[in-house]
Amino acid sequence: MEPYDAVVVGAGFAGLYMLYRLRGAGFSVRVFEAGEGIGGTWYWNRYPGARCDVESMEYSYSFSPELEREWEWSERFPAQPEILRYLNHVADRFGLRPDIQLNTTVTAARYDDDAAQWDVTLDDGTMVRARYVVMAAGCLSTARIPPFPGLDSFRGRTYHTGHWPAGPVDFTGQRVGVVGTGSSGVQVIPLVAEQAAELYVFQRTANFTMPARNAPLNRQQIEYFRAHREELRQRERASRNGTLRKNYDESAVAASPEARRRRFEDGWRLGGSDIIGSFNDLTVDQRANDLLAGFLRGKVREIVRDPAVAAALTSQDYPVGAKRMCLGTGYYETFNRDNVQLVDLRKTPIKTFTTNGVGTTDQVYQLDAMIFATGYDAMTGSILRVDIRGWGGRSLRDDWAAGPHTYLGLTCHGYPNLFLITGPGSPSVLSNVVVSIEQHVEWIGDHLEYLRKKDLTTSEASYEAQEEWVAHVNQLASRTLMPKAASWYMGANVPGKPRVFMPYIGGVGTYRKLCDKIAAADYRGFEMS
Ligand code: NA7
Repeated sequence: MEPYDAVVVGAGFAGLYMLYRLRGAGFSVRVFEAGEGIGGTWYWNRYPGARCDVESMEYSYSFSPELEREWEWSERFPAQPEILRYLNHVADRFGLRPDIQLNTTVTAARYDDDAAQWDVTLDDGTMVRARYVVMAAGCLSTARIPPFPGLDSFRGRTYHTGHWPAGPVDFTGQRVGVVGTGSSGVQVIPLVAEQAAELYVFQRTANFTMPARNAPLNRQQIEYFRAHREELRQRERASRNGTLRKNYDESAVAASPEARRRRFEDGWRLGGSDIIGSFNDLTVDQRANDLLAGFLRGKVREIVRDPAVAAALTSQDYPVGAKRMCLGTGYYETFNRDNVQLVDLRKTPIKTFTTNGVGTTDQVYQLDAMIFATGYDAMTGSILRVDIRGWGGRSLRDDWAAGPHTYLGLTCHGYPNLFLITGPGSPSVLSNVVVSIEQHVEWIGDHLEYLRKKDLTTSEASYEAQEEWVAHVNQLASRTLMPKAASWYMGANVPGKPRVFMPYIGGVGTYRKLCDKIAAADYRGFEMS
């Protein structure tokens, strides 16, 4: 079989657009997707309440004005089924399906030095060849259930939010546990609480949850976005985090208590996570951050009736925003229900699962089902799941043993013609990821066209450029409060994973300019032959 020009791993937002972009430029492309359907993260996260925490009209492709005109979002924050419908619409509209192979996991990719080709191995043992490999496997797609003692013996049903079954799941009349109170836990808990007879929420770390204030979009909002589409999209691309969030340029520390309170109240009323942009020092000055944390804790105490429960829900030990802020709908209110109990794992950690429940250090909870909302091996998990070998047989798993090393989050030294979409070292998870995906896809597309035009076969980041970039990414992060939290941004949620701050925090607009400059300078930092 003829080698492909490119193999793309994953058919979510990134893989679909990469296919469209490369095919449009005349490259032959094959996309491999592990799921039975396309959609990536939005295919697997089918749990009740699954919803995006970026606004729908922003969290959508901008590359096709026609697509934007014909698709109409129904809510401010889109729910999983609607996003999945959207991605399926995109696949049909642009005729992408013939080049996508579903139910297929890429297990290995090995670079053949002599042929300057990649040998890509699939889970059925088949091997395909390609000049380029593009990893579009997602930043949050390697779901993780911690290895709790005794878990194998538990006879109740178990679920992970990021691997939710396709059919309906009914918890009516059941005793249900949820471990994990990150974004997924916050979304699933209120809905399961409405069904279950008893719900036990096992919290290790209290989160900061803002009210989502989700609502149907009205005609005026939709028409406004349409009328100003180009300008708004431009603003997203030039922004800090890829959204239309307003970032105020005033200090919270310097503001008067009344002015500060008013601004925070506005953020609370508006909902969503924009409150973090309401002053310019909230993410860099602990004093400013404490002011916001104090405000948010006050709100929780107003909502939650039991002071002991409110205390546990406000026991965060890290700065606001240093772990991703959660958006909830009735999250704190759920803890006022008679059938819901919060179990503070900081005080009474899980000791072991048993056949019919879970035991903490002070009590055994009888359960019919346990939901794990325990997150992901984020950013690197879905890349390293594939056994990637570069020149001389070097292994990416070994090269990243002390943390990921990339140039721009796009490429790695030692791995010619391998490209990462929203890889570690790029804004990715700190941004509206669709904006970051589009930028990476377009950059990679332009780069491959450049190589073809110049009759070049290989492209690889130089070691120096890569290491300089890694140092730069770390340096920027260290000027903020972000490294203070044991977050998945730091790899801290996976025991044994190296602790380095993985995403680039300098902002989407700054990053884009840098990438464009590098491209304009004949891809400075790349070795091409
Ligand atoms: P997150 O944000 O990684 O949250 C995982 C939650 O699970 C978090 O509360 C963790 O507590 C908890 N967790 C993880 N391991 C354990 C163990 N061993 N024991 C108890 N609790 C544990 O994942 P989500 O799916 O909620 O969200 C991921 C992203 O998806 C989100 O940021 C959005 O971008 C969308 P911890 O804080 O580690 O103490």
